[in-house]
Amino acid sequence: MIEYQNLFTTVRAAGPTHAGVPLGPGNDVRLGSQKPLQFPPLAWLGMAQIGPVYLGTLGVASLFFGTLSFLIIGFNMLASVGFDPVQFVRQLFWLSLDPPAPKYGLHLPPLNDGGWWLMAGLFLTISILLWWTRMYTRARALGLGTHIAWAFAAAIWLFLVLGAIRPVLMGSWSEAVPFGIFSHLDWTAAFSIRYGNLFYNPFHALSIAFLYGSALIFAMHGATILAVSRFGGERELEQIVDRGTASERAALFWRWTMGFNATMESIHRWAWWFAVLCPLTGGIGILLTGTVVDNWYLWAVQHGVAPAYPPIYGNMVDPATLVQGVKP
Ligand code: 07D
Repeated sequence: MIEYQNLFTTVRAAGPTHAGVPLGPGNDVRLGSQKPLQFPPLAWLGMAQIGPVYLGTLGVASLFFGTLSFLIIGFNMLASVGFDPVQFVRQLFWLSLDPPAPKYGLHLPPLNDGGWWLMAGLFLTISILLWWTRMYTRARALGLGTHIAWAFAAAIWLFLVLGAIRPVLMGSWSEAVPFGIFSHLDWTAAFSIRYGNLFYNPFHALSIAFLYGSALIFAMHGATILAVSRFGGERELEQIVDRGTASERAALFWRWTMGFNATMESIHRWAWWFAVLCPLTGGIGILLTGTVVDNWYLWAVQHGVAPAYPPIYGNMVDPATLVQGVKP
């Protein structure tokens, strides 16, 4: 019997318009604090109220640099189709703003030969770092811990490794990722092949484990809370200490089915660590690629992780070290 499977039957969180707590000195005004908007359909997804939103100096500066980067990327793509808006839309997924060619190393290239890419990347990085600072200061202003900012920092770490730290270690901006939909996918595939199949990179494997693990943990937690929301399970904190609550049933369910249960508090710690470790281990894997390890497959063979191919063609050498297919 299907009863109260609340996958779609949302508790509609709509209340009297509330501008939020007053802010102390040193804070900016919130946008729309005079009259926050009520948009009832939004209550299907979350709160029905839109705003007020805190922009502040950091927010404005971050949006400014982010927009600049977005426009540089967009106009370069537009220029690449002769400023034809129809072709821009038609070919959008194929358009790309590429990093400089290898011959420039870490030197400043001409604008049309990677310079725009460098500028867009710099502005995007400034924008993201400003946004991080905004996350940090807003959390502090509300008296929160800074968990969200540090989780965001883990993602920024991977972003910086891919676009700046590794290219600098390799001595060339050409190593970095292009801005484009298909071009960045092509880059990813080419990177994997160039360095002997990223599947053999143990940090890529770890990163995947945390990626899939995050999805699994999120699904388990989301489903558990929905399943006990008929007992008020979404009111997590007040449920922790009492017996017979939704929380206790949720815990018992997992103890009965797998012998162990996280607590209402620790499940969030699990979620945070799994999510954070995905880009953290990923960044380590990318940083090692081409700097310490040139071919992950041969690395895996050498360390007894992967079997070697039968030596019918002689010993395996890294194909990237060959000149026109021959060992120099
Ligand atoms: C990318 C960084 C943070 C992002 C930030 C956002 C904006 C937008 C836009 C102005 C996500 C900044 C940007 C705000 C502004 C404008 C326009 C986080 C990011 C701060 N892989 N793989 C991973 C799998 C293969 C390859 C991670 C699976 C092949 C490379 C993850 C498979 C090949 C890299 C993962 C698979 C290959 C990765 C990413 C399966 C060739 C990386 C984790 C089943 C295709 C990255 C160590 C993440 C990495 C990465 C999963 C296969 C290549 C776990 C499931 C074998 C080159 N892969 N992969 O959180 O860390 O990303 O590797 O086949 O660099 Mg992989």
